[in-house]
Amino acid sequence: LKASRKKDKHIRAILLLMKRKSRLILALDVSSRERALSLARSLESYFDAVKVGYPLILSEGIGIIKEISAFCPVIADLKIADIPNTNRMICEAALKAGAKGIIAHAFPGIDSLKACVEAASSYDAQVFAVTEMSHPGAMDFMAPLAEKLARLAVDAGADGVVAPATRPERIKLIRSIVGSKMIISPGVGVQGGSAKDAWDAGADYLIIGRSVTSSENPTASLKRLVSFPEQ
Ligand code: NUP
Repeated sequence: LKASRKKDKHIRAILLLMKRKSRLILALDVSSRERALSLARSLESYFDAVKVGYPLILSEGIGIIKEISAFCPVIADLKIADIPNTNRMICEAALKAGAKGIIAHAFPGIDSLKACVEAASSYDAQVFAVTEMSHPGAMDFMAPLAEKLARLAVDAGADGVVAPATRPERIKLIRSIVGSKMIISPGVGVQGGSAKDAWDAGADYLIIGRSVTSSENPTASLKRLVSFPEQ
């Protein structure tokens, strides 16, 4: 039973969230609906999913998830970090809007993260738990706890974790803890990480935002950043 559940989950991961074509997720940190839709539409074929967060959702409303979901899977990067009941309510709002992935923090504890996992499972969506963030300040409190946070993500039944492309050696370490769970990695481009190094270290998907969304020629910038791997 356990083996078949694991297989189901694996199939679910491939079918529902992402196409695993480019192994790239577009971070859509813009504040206008028009700009968001035009970027998402024009770049959709290069990405397996679009990630939206507070900048866009607070500016244009949660309905933007539904609009983008009509043509591309959406991950809601709300970095949810509350008590279990509030976490569940936040997840449900994003899931009802059509999100197929949710990013939550692991640090509030296993009960809080489990509340997200339970909410997501009734919508066939996936939860990614943040381990160590990609910016330099994450070295203060998150890095020393990253291994524990990764283990907690596994114990809570999360589908994957977020690990920093800015520190590929940390992706490797986190991979050794999370096994076959998905690793999605932000920090390529503007934050200094390299796509090749992050993939080589074991990331399943790279999250790329400003290097592409702020470029005059997004596709050319993307191609400079990433030499598309053979699938
Ligand atoms: O550790 C993290 N680092 C990070 O940059 C966790 C994240 N979720 N992000 C998000 O990834 C960040 O909020 C942004 O949406 C995206 C990276 O964007 P960029 O640096 O490529 O523009």
